[in-house]
Formats: sequence, C-alpha cells, structure tokens
Amino acid sequence: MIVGDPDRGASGRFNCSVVDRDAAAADRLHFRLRRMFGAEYHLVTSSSLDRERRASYELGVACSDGGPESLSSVKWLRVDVTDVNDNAPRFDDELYTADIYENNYNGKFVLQVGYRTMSPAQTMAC
Ligand SMILES: [Ca+2]
Ligand SMILES: [Ca+2]
Repeated sequence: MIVGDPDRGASGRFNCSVVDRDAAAADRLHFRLRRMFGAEYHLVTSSSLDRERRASYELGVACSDGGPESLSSVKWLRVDVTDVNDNAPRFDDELYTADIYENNYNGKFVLQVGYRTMSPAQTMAC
C-alpha cells in the first residue's frame, strides 16, 4: 500500500503501524509493516499463522503525521488464512475395546470410533 500526506515539513511526515481489531489478540500481533521506498509499505507476517487457531484477521493500518496537532488515519483490511492440510485425523480415544458374541451376523455393530480435527464442529464418526 502507498500512503501519502501532501503537507510540508513535519506535518507531511508520518509513521504507520498495524493494529488488530480484536483487542484481546492485540498483544500477539502476527503482522507488521515493512517500509519500502518512499511511502510504500508492505504488510508482512511477523510469526507463523495457524488457520485452525484463527482463520481471519481484521487489521488496521494506522498512520499519524508529525504535525503540531498530529492527524491520523486508519485503513481497515481483512486477511483470510487459507487452509493447508497440516493435521492428520486423530482418534478421540487412545484405546478402544469391545466385546462381541461369536457367531454374529455380518454388519453386527461392534463399536463406534471417531476422529477429531482441531475444530469440534468437524468431529466425524467413521
Ligand atoms: Ca499532515
Ligand atoms: Ca489446516
């Protein structure tokens, strides 16, 4: 993104930073701004992201100028984390046991097993 301030001197100089709209997560900010040439900024990650922990971020890029009565602007943007297959299915128990009478018919219910993913909503029976 490119940021501009047409004022002269300190009133035209500014600094920008990233804020997280989720105030509870503000102390664990996963993004930062990298100032490129002139007034061009790149938004870059500052740590690894995990879609299973947080699937999207609403970030604000806040810029304040150096004028005597500093003026500021915020531009909000959304970053969606695309899923990758980084979790293997996991069973919900360490050990399953079952008892079944002999001479059973084909299709006789033995036990239910299931696996879970990171999200409880995605728990599925096999
Ligand atoms: Ca200004
Ligand atoms: Ca994943």
